[in-house]
Amino acid sequence: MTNDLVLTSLRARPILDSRGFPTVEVAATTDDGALLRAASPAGASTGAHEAVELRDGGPAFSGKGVEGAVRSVESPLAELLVGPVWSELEDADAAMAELDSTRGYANLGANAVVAVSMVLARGFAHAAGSELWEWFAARTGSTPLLPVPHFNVLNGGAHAANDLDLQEFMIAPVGARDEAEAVAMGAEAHHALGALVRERYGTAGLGDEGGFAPALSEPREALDLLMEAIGRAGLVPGREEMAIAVDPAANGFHRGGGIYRVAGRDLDREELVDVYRQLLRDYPIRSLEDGFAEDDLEGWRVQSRELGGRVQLVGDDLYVTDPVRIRDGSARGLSDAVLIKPNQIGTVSQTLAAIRTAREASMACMISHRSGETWDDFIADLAVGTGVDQIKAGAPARGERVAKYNRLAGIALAHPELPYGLS
Ligand code: 2PG
Ligand code: MG
Repeated sequence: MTNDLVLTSLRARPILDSRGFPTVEVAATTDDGALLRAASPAGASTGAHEAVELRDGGPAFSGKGVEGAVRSVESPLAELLVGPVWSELEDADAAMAELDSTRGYANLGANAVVAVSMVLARGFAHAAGSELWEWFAARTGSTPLLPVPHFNVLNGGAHAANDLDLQEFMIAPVGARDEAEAVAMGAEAHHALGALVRERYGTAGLGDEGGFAPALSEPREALDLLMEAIGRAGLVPGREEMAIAVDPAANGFHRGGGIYRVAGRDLDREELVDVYRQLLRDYPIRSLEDGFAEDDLEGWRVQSRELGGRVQLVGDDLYVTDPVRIRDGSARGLSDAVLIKPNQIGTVSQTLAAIRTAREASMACMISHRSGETWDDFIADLAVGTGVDQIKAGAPARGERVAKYNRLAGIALAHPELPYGLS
């Protein structure tokens, strides 16, 4: 890339995320007068191997303050980045990594570093006179594509107060004609589900990602509700139409030693795979994420042997968007897909490297939000520009979730030539 970036200022402040906890927002100005912003998301069901957020501790906000991370941006990172001519995002990201000197950005805080890296990417796109997604496409040599949204409409696990052990039940309009229709299908099914949940369970509470969180405990109850809601919305449940995706987030119910507690029963690996096998038989599930815990490689091997090829097996906490872990998982045959979250690994350059690594290993990718989100729609552009054909950003409701879907629909409206759907 030939378009250089010069920052004239880099500031940060704490803002509230969608759960009401502080997160880091950064603002940068460029030498030609542009003002660019970015904000860091935050997970709840975080993987043990993720990059490290800097949190203040102490009584305020249950220890989740980000004053330290804000200081990281205002002082060492601003001193590093403001002034010099940057010609590559990789160089700026590498300079931040060197300054931090730990593997997971424990000194500066990954919540500071990722927001800065995101604003730098916006700066480079601005310098190139491109939309962010166009810059990603040029930067990575990818064919841009409008991804299939995976709407998380029923919440459990660490994201909800109910007894549902499995964390996310998503609907994916793979059969939509275009992105606008996909978003509309998701929204209609979500409304139908809301009505159903209110009828059957009284008031419908919400989980962290905007999905409903009725008092369910059995995975089948959740899937039956989804099937009925899809039908009520006048849509056809099916792997080629309105498909279902599940993120059990199995770290959350792994009791250790390969024993998993689901709906009050302790299951060994074979029994858990059997539960999944029966769900795949009875429901149009196209994707299963973190079916086993991050460090239970034996569980992943059993799952891959028994279910591989019948459903997309996605590694999230297993890989934490780390190219090294992705390569290792691919060599061991643990899964055929990777969840991509920039704040798990810390910088945008490393995120692009993770996507490249997955592709080299013929693994699919799904771009993902976090359960704690902000106004920032960065991941929509990331998905379109890198040509990753799947994205999950929560329910088609709540401002921080629809920010991403509305950005996708906006890109689609302005660029009707971009294809929609699974590649
Ligand atoms: C997940 C994510 C996002 P969290 O497990 O996939 O849905 O949850 O951000 O809480 O890690
Ligand atoms: Mg997950």
